[in-house]
Amino acid sequence: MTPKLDTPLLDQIAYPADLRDLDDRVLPQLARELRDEMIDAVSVTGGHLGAGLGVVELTIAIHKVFNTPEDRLIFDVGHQCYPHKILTGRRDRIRTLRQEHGLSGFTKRAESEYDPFGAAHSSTSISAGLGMAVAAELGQTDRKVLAVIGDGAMSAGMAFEALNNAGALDARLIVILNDNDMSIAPPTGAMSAYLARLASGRTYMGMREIGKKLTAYLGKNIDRAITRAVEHARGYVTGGTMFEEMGFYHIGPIDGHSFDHLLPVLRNVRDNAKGPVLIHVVTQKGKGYAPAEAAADKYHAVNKFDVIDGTQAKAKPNAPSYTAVFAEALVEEARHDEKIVGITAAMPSGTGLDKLQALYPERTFDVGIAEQHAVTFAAGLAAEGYKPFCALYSTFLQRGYDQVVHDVAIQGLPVRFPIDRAGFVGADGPTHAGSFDTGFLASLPGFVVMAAADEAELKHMVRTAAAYDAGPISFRYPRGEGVGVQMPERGEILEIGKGRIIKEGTKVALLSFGTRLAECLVAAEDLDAAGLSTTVADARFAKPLDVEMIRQLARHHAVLITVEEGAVGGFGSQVLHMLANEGLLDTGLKVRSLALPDLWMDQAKPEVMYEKAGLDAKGIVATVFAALSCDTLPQDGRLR
Ligand SMILES: Cc1ncc(C[n+]2csc(CCOP(=O)(O)OP(=O)(O)O)c2C)c(N)n1
Repeated sequence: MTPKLDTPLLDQIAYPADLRDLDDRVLPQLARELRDEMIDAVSVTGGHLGAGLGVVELTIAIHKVFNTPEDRLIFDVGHQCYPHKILTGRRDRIRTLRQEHGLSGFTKRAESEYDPFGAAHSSTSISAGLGMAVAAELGQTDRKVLAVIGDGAMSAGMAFEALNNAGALDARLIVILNDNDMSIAPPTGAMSAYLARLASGRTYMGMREIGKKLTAYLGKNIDRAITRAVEHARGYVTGGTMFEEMGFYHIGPIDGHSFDHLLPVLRNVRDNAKGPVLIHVVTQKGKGYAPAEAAADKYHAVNKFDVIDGTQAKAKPNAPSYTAVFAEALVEEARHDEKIVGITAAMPSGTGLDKLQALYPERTFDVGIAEQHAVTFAAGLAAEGYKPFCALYSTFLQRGYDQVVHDVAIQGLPVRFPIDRAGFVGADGPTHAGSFDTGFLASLPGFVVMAAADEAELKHMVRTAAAYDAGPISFRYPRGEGVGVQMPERGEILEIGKGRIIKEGTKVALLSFGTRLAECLVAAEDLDAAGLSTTVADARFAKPLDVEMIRQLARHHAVLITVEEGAVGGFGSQVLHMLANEGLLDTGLKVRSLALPDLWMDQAKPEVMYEKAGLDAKGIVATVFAALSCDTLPQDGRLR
């Protein structure tokens, strides 16, 4: 296609097929337009900016060279996929990113045939790609499969499990290691240091050897440009790298912002590679947008912002965030007890552990994206008498579940699990929702499972966890800011397995686990006003349950509603189990359990999600009325 000179190139591209017609020489212009479009879109939606800016050229080059969607392109994590979405038929909806009914902020199979595999959690792309590459071989198609994975994501065990398997299978898989020397925070670990050594060109081969090697591996018809490209990029085809030892043909590092380097390498690999190939591409996170390039986190994830100067819109907080309260409380406890150590899996600022790190760097461990390891590493520390706080988001703790069961719980080791982002997370959608932790932890014998009802309670729970040494203990708290309660100087040690009555009534009991307590109190006012005297209790513990308190609630009320921001199988299920086994369900008591609905809820504003789930005050009141089999309250307020 000859591009029209008076129309932006991007306007002439709806799908990658349009891009394939373009002359290579106009691609830098397209990259500029794509970058501008992405910056403009994210400035109005917020979202992941830095990673996408870093892969603009790479994304264009891949779609130009490979026959997507027939060739499969998998992005690891998927947070860098905005340029890909713009080029694959979704430009008209790009300003709906991360909003209700809009585009997902990650790759998603249901959204487009150009997203052959959904993601959001990291380090899955090589495994999925290998499955697809093997499927292509079994199906005897010539389809190519590419997995684009970051240097941060490469630190996870799963990525290595996949490399190991791919090398052994000799599968036709192309792994593109997108090395921007950043995770969310600067990457940590020996792997990251190793990649830096490779990128700095210490282990390189001379030109003649490169040519010989490529010819030997890729065949005689190797594009001469490839050798020029590789050398130009100060990159080399390295010999004896870890990837080569694992059975991959390893090319690079090459300059991931140069089409002169990317295109010939990709074309050669496309046409000649027979087994697994790893192309090491060096990019810059935030590339092409000065405020992002200058930011410490390279604008990993941003709020809406002003395109001119990059300033982000920030609503004035009414109260400190739960993360900040946790961080401060942990620092306080660490000051009193030198056995306390903190562990984060590549999320020092997200979890607030950066605060501990600033004061006690020797007692804070960023293990990289490696949740499984984080949990067992914590178990090892606990086995030696240390008091590890293994701070993970609820959604990422899922990845370490076998380690929680096998390495921590069965051995009764006192690992503390602060669980951030528990419950709905809004714009990040179902992959990041913290839905299951209560269910999967409270089912484990000997585990203490707590949820903070507000930020003061969170402080108490940090102190309680620090003091509790008899086995594993967790406490969950949501994303966002607290409710603005009076804060104690230091947390108190809570009695294990004891809840609290917040407000006494006589007919209805609302039994809350976690921060929905505030909505229960609003609902209680409405119910009181409607003539239904309501008790509100904060369970604090899903395990061990406050059996005595729950018995009293069951015996002295006509209706008992459990309320939690977690999936079915969590707190409410524990309570129902107890009530059933004590015969308290046979007494005429009306019991209802409010939990997250049994579906994958797409991104939306949290208020909308609460409403849909029936977890706001209105939903709680409606549940009480429904339990009493009335749409509105009987005139006399008396229960039937
Ligand atoms: C299992 C898991 N743990 C943590 C995260 C949170 N997270 C999202 S992106 C990211 C950094 C990824 O770094 P890298 O792979 O180098 O990609 P980059 O953002 O630098 O392009 C992290 C830690 C995640 N998505 N999945």
